[in-house]
Parts: sequence; structure tokens; C-alpha cells
Amino acid sequence: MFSEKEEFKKAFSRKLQAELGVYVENATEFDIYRALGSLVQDKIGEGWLQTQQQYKDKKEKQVYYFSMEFLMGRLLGNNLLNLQVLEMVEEGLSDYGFSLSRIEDQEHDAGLGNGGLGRLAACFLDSLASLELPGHGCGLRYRYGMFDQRFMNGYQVELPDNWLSDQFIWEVRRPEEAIEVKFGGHVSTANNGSGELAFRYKNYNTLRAVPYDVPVVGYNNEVVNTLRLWSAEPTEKDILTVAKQQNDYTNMLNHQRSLESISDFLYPDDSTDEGKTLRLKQEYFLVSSGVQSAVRQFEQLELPWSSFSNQVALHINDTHPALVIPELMRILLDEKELGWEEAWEVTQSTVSYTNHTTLSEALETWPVDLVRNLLPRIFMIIEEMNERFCQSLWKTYPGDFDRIASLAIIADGQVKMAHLSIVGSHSINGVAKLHTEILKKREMKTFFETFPNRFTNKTNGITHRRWLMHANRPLSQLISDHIGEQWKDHPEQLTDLLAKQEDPSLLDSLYDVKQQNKESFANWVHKETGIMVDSSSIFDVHIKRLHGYKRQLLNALHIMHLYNEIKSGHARNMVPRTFFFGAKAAPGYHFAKKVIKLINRISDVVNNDTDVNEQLNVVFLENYSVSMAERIIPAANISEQISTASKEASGTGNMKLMMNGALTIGTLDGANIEINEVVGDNNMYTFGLRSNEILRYYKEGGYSSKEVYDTDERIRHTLDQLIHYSPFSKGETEFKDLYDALLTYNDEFFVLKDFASYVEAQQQIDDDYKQTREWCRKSLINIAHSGKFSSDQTIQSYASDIWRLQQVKTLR
Ligand code: 26V
Repeated sequence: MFSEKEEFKKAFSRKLQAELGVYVENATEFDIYRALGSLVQDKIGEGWLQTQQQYKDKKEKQVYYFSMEFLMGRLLGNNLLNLQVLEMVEEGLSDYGFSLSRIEDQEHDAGLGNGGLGRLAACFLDSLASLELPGHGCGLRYRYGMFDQRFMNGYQVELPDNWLSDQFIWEVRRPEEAIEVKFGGHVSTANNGSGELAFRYKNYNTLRAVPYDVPVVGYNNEVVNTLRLWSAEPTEKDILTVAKQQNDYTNMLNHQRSLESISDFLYPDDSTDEGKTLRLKQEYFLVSSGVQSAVRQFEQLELPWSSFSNQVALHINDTHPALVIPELMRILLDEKELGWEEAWEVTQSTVSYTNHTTLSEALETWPVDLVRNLLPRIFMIIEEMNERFCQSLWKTYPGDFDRIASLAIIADGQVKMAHLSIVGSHSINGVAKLHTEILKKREMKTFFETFPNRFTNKTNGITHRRWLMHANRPLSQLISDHIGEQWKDHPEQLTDLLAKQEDPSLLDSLYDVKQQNKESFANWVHKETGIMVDSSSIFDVHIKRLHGYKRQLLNALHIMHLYNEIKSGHARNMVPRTFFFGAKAAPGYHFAKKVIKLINRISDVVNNDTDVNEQLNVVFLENYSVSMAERIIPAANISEQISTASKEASGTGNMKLMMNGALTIGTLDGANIEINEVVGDNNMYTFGLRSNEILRYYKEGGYSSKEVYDTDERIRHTLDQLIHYSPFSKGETEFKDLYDALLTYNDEFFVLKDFASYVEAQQQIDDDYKQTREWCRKSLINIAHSGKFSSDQTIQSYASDIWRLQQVKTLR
């Protein structure tokens, strides 16, 4: 393989000729990307094989991280970085006249996720491999990932994301490891001759699950783990059966299409549980292929079933893969012929569960009839679990019907996936301290009383390799110049920067680095959108899914208010500000789509009004994605983390922005609280109601948004502009829904209640930004403390407390 530049260049031009049939001189950037990718994949191959062999030989315990979403983004840059050849390759390409960053831009994002939950899974994979831990991702190979967002007339329009059309160069199809997954049909019971019941599953449909493996490269350690993505195909047997029944070619193709459709697309809604049959099929398809494949690997070790949980950990990322529990039970009971108690012991000690939301509308439930028809045997097992669980509760709380009904796995004709996940696993964790406390004290209180030892907190994290070392090379260099390189392996050592917080040359250089990043981002924005932004303005960044509780609307109303102030000549001597938004709305989320339209309207008005556009600009970036986040985060001065307190389970964008030196304006919610704990009030702008206040209002009432409207002239004026003639409404009624949500429906997310303190915090930012040196010091303090939020720390803690994994040490 290649380990120095000339060697690389030779191998590279050979690759171009042999695989693509072009000389370097004639190659397009896309040719270069493909050849480079293929060369890198070759380099990865060796470590990949060795890692898997070692795991097997040493009988290492493996964790399988089951997730319906892996928001991987691009892999080329990350793989080059982790293989430690990025700079060498960059120089080699540059000798040929190519820029690596432009080559990286040839890659289509792997957008197999909605937002935080899916990106967390991707960061975790990077940390597992980098910490030399035997852990693999198990997901679906969606034919279409997260939709491509376009704005038409200011409204969001969704287009399919045909990400596989240019070929996904990192995957390896492994048909020899395909697995059969069964749906439908019915189950009959018979005596097996020795007095026990045997279950016969008949008339089912079979699907072929074909794995596509994607290597997950560890940082500087030769470890290569696997992300296994399953794709649905028909089985030959199934096609022949259909052919026998009815020899009609068109019908046959339709039948085939309907089977393949299971892995067709990612559901783009992360706010409401729609209960769609196809989604349940997807969940079972993922679970059944993944569990069967894990069981198959375990069997190669020829160990007794009692040691299954010493060899295998199955982790479920939210409840979406919760059927792992009854699926493992099914295999152990029906195929391996274990007794219930023994199978239960194995299952429960193997599975662990992370909860990512307390929003009740996002908690999954499935109608009993649907589960019974689609997965008859799985349903029987869930019923039995429920029966036994309720009986055990009856023993502890005899006569307490209410308690038992509230904990049951099946109730009101629904299977409750969170209950299934808690009962069937040995560990349940929340994703930030506050979130875990809310689970224990409120949302899952009765479960916590029943299983107090199962609940733990694991605050989320992000990989500093992608989000600092790769996304922000100028800042990484600056850090290394001052504290050496050890932080790259031990991000917690970023705190060494604290000792230098008074060093003027460091603070000045930090200013320069941020400025440089802002300029390159501004250039990119200009190229992509035609909008010119002033890189001396404060870059204020609000990037995340569009949700009521994330309160993009609060930000928007504040901008309208600033506009009004400037127009009426009441504006203070404010530092020019550019507000950036990036956000996708679920296609059916009407309110969220209206907020997008409003922000686009504000952008139109503000950017084109010469009275204000020297001080105020608004840019809504189309199609926010991982690769866009990598551009915008290094350029941010302000990080907007303004959810209604208690609603944001953790947040991870807050960590990425902090790591890149942005200061947070935020509520005391999710991981913001932990950020505030480490940086202190001087280095963060907190505002708004606290979670206990919000939760009290929800419980006891007493909030009237109309009262706030009546007493705060700024709010009244701004809200009226939504419905009366104004530059923002243009005399139309399209923002009436937003006005109604805030007033007629009493402002579910406390936007108006928090408005005044938000304005105040924003004014403080404006004052503080003028003290440049002091601002840079605040920024440095944020960077210095961000190592606490490295996903390496989070994963270390999952590995030791939940999965009980051992590091593999002997590869290097
Ligand atoms: C929910 C649902 C509901 C059922 C249908 C499909 C679907 C798909 C995704 C989701 C995900 C909602 C949960 C989620 O994304 N939570 C976010 O998780 C992040 C990582 O833990 C955390 O930082 C965010 O605060 C939290 O909102």
C-alpha cells in the first residue's frame, strides 16, 4: 500500500488508469474522487480483515448498535484523517493540480438519518473504532435517504435523495451472508411429544436481507469495524411460488417491487409516530436480520447459550429496534429450543436501551391487530412477556390495578414499545443529566420505582475528529501550536488551553482563525445562494430540525423586532449581525413549514431593505446536512440552543458549536445545562424559564400568552405584523396559523413568555462582542471545556457500565 507521497501518486495514477481508464491529465474531479476512494478502500481492506479475525480468534465480546438511522455524511475526508494520510494525499493531489477539498465535495452525503439521533449513532461508531472497541452498527440501506430540501416561493418542497445513483463507493455487498426474514402467515401449536408446546409457523412470506458492509476506520490504530446495512430483496423460492400460483409476469414484477420496497426510504418524520405498516415492517426487517446474524456469529464460537451475553451486547437506539427483544426470544425458544426462563435470562442480560425523547407524540405504539397480523409469532411472545410481567407486578403490588395498567406492555389495544424496551433490557439510559432525571422522576417514574437499578445517565457526545480536526483545520493547528498534539488522542486535555487564556497572541490568533473561517464560509454562501454576507458581522447560527419546541419562531420574532427597532430609529449602536438558519421540516408538519416560510420572508425583507441591511441579514440555507454543518459550524460566533426547557433531551449541535468556539445563547435544557456547568455564566448566555417552571405550568396551568401580548408592546407589534398589513405579511393571511398558535392556542412552547429575557440575552451578546479580546477569551474557554463532550468519553462509559466491553490492545 502507500505510506509516502511518491508511492501514493504512483498507486493513484495506476488506479485511475486501470479502473477508470483515464490518465490523470484527462481526469474529472469525479474520476479523481472514485479512484482515490477505491485506493483508500484497498488500504482499509487489510485492517478490516485483520480486525474481524482478531475479534473472532480472541472471542472478544461484541456490541451491535441497532439503529434505524446512521447519519454518516461523507466518508472520504474522515477515512483519510483516521488513516493518517490526509495531508500526504492532499499534497500528492495538489502536485497533480487537484484540491482535496474539491474532491471531497464530489461525495454525496450518506443521509440515512433525520437529525440528532442518527448523527449520534455515526459519532458513536467513530468512537468505538477509535477506542479499539469491538462494536458494529446495524442499520438499513435505504434506497432514498433524508429528502433533498428545496425552497419554492419560500416554502419547503421535498425531493427524493437519490444518493446511490453515483454509486456509494464505501459499501461491500455480501450476498453470501444474506438472511431470510419472515412476515405474515400464522402460527399453530402442537404437542412436541414430550409434553411441551411446539410452535409451527406456516404460510409466511419470506424476504431476503442482503448485507452491505461499510468499513468504520479507527483513528490511527489499524482497527476497522463494520457498519452493516441491510437491503431487502425477494427470495428465489418466493418468486417461484408466485410463478407457480399465477404465471403473470407483470404481477410478478409488482410482487417483487413490493418486497423490495421495505428498504426503499427513510421516514422523514421525527416528531410524530404515524404508526405506518411499512415502518413496522422496516423495524422488524432490521431487527430480524441483525439478530439472526449476531446469533450466527456467536454459534461459530461453539459456546453454551448461557454465555451469550458474555459475548454479545445488543443495544437499541431508541425504541425503533425494540423488536430485538421478542426476536431474540423467538430464536432461542423456537429454533434453539431453550425454555422460557433461560431464554429470558439470556435476552434480558443482552439488551440495553437508550431513550432519546420524552415528547409523547414521538413515543412509539403499534396497534395489536397490526402486530398480530404482520408478526404472529412475535406477537405471541410479546403477549407472554406482558402476561408474566403483569403477574410479577401483581405479586409486588397486589390489587394495584392502576399501576399495573400503566406499566403493561400491551394496553388499550396498543403495544407500547418503550415499555417493551424497559422490561426486556438490563439498562435504560437518558442522554443528558436533566433528561435522565425527567425520565426517572416523571415520564418513567413508575418504571424507575420498579427497576431502580436499570436507569442510568449517559450524556451524549460528538467526535472531535470529524467536528474539530477535520471540519476546522485552522483551529486544530492553532490548538496544537499551543498545547501540543495530545488532545487529538485525549480530547479532555483541551483544558490545557485554560492556562493560556490570558495569552494575547493566542487570543489574537483565535480571532484570526475565526475570521478566516467566516470569510471562507461567506464565500461559499455567496457562491451557493448569491447572498453577500458581511464577515465582520456576528455569525449567529440556528441549525437543527424544525420543531415547535426548538423555537426557531422565537429567533424569527426577535429578528422582526430588531428590524422594527432599526426602522424606527430606536436601534442601539448594534454590531452588525447575520442570522443563519438550517432546518428541515417533516413533510406533514404544517406549523414547521409555515415557520420556514416566515423566515424566508424575513430574509427577503431584511436583506433587501437598505435601511437595515448593513446591520442585519438573514440567510436560510437550503438542504441542511452533515456536510453543510461541517462548513457552517467553524464559522459560527453564536450558537442558538433555545428549546423550551425540558423538551430537548440533550442536543449535540450545542457541543459541536462550542467545540468550534461559538458562544451559546441557550435555555437551561438538555446538555446546555452541563455546558453551563463547565464554562460558567460568564461564558454562556442563559435565559428563559427553567424546566421545573415549564413542567409546573404544563401540570397546573396558569400561563396566558395573551397576557404577555397585552403587556409587552414589542411583542404586540411584532405579532400584529404577522396578520395585519406589514412588510412581513404583505397583506396576506399565510402567517395567521403562527399567530393563532401563539395566541389563540396559548403558545404551547412558551415563546412569548421567554421573549423578553431572550432579547436581553441578545443585547448582552451585542455588548460583549465589542470587547474583542474578552470575547475571544470566552470563546477559548468554551473550546477548552468541549473535550468533556467528546463521544469518546460517552462511549467509554457505555462500554464499561452497560456493555462491559474490553479494548483490543494487540493490533498496533
Ligand atoms: C422519532 C420517531 C418517531 C416515530 C417515527 C419515526 C421516528 C424517527 C425518529 C425519531 C427520533 C426522535 C428522537 C430524537 O431524535 N431525539 C434526539 O436525540 C438526540 C440524540 O440523543 C438528542 O440530542 C436530541 O435532543 C433529541 O431530540
